[in-house]
Amino acid sequence: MDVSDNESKRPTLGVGMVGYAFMGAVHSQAWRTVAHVYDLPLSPVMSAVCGRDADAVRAAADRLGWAAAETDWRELIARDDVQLVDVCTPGNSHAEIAIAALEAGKHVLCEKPLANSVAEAEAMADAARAARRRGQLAVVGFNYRRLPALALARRMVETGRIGELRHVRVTYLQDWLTDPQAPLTWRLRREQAGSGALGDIGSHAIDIAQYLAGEPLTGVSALTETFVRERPLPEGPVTGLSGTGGDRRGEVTVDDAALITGRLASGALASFEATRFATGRKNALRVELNGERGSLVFDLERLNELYLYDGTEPASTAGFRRILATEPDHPYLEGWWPPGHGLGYEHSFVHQARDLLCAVAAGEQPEPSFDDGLRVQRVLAAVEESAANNSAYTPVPPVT
Ligand code: SOE
Repeated sequence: MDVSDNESKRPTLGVGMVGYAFMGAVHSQAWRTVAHVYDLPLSPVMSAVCGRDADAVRAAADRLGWAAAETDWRELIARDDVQLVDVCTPGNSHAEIAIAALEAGKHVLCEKPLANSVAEAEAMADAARAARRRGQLAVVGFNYRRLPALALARRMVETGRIGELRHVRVTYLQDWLTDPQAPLTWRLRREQAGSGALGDIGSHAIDIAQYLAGEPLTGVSALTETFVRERPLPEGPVTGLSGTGGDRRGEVTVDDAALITGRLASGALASFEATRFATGRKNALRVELNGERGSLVFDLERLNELYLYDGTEPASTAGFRRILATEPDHPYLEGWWPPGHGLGYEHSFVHQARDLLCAVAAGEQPEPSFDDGLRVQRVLAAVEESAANNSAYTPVPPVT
């Protein structure tokens, strides 16, 4: 019996997604794929997708594989065939949609960063805790935790392979804004995105650091900068991150780059860089962990590889060696291709869907929870506060 035979007999979970742009397309691909890769306790059913423009959302439903289209997210949440709401909208609507969905008894997957402010993130974490008592789950979409090489790095830190951590160094480098004529899309507007490179990709860097180290940041000092303060307003469709600018111009109200130093609860030192101006770097999330007995290195642009330096080997033969994270006993690999055939960016979202479906079936809250999202949000707020105060060291309040 193959996976598809099993699939037809499994209980199902109806999914409703709000938003269908870049992230919505990636999430749709994950919902379409996951049951064909893993033997799951629950099969997702792509019940409905929601967007404001009726024609556009209908076309997106057909293109992305959703059975129905809605134009009001409240109607989507109210549907009987939706048990899980997947929020793929800009940050300014996360809190309202996620809280309403939780209050309506639905599980929630919410894109990162969790919210645009600490107050919103706190309200969401409160709603998630209340919903948890009713048996519902809420997860924030820090998908990179689900890359096999990074999940393996976590396993190695946890089992003490590199000893006590001294340094956690994470840079997230992109270059899609180096052209000053790149249009002022929603990711460049504070009222929609909350912050710029900081919240969009710095949030991933901070989450990965806290995840790999298994402990929170307790304080930060930071610098942020907006290099291009005015840009053309977009004209016509925006696809992915790009679009065309018209003659009218508007103000960029978020940071273009952030530099952060921080301290983890154990006393390990952390540093971060998040920028959309690293010319030539397309999607380079780079991680280096230095422990008392070894180091680990990862680069998203070579995402199947993890480098290990074992400091207990004789100096004469020690050196960084490549682990190809494609073996069947590496995290998430059991459902995929034979060793060495490699995975890509989108697979982390398939793994996210798998973990969520398994967690719903088991009734167990998976990580990253909304509390984890709040933990990141508090760091983002401390970074902005520090940057506004000449990089003053700014404590990050714990989430208890
Ligand atoms: C744009 O910077 C972006 O698409 C982010 O929004 C995603 O979270 C990241 O995974 C890739 O880059």
